[in-house]
Amino acid sequence: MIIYTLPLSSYGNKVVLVLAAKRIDCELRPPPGGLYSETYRAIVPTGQIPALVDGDLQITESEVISEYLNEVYPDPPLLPADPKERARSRFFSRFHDIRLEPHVRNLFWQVPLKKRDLAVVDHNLDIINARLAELGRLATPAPYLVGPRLTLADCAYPSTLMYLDLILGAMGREAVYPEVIVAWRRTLAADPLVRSVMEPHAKAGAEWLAAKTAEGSERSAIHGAG
Ligand SMILES: N[C@@H](CCC(=O)N[C@@H](CS)C(=O)NCC(=O)O)C(=O)O
Repeated sequence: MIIYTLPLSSYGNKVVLVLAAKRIDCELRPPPGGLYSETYRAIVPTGQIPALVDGDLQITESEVISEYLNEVYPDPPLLPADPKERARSRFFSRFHDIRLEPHVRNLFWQVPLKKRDLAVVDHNLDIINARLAELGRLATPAPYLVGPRLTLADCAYPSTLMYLDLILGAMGREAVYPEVIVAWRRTLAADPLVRSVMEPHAKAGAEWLAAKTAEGSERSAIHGAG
């Protein structure tokens, strides 16, 4: 089994966290030729990361990859047994992918000083803060998002919120986190598994930010086009 990803990839990080939680020994490979290259598209037609290749199965979409891994490697389970709790876990994953992350992604474009448009930053930050407030009303961490253990519901947020704080910090702005979300983030930050996966990822993110801030306006191959 091969996972195509890059150290900077936030959705890749979610899958790496799932692999770590299940102690799956699996090869992580950068996309040959780069994202969207013809070489990579010959293997992964969407050209995106993360991607999983397992024999004749080739899939993208981190949530689909994560659910596949959860079924093939059931221990420890990363979805709750109870159907209502499973639905809640899936809801928080979708909320991240559809409602929150796209606005964080819009901020990536605003990192290079030369092309920063503060009106765009503020517009997206307003939406992000509204989404975080919704998350605060929806979440009842116990102490993970859905129950006493890490589930797929938790797995995408550490990277996205890390990037959010990193980027806003460089812009002299900060997001407004409801108290309940602050407490949940503390749980994630204290989890040795999450820490071990986030440490190299956060380092890659900080290096990216430093290089990107000084750069011109070209779109990067990652934190760019997706
Ligand atoms: N919905 C997809 C999003 C995947 C995605 O956007 N991946 C980014 C890297 S984190 C990517 O391939 N971006 C292409 C680019 O930035 O050029 C998922 O959950 O896997």
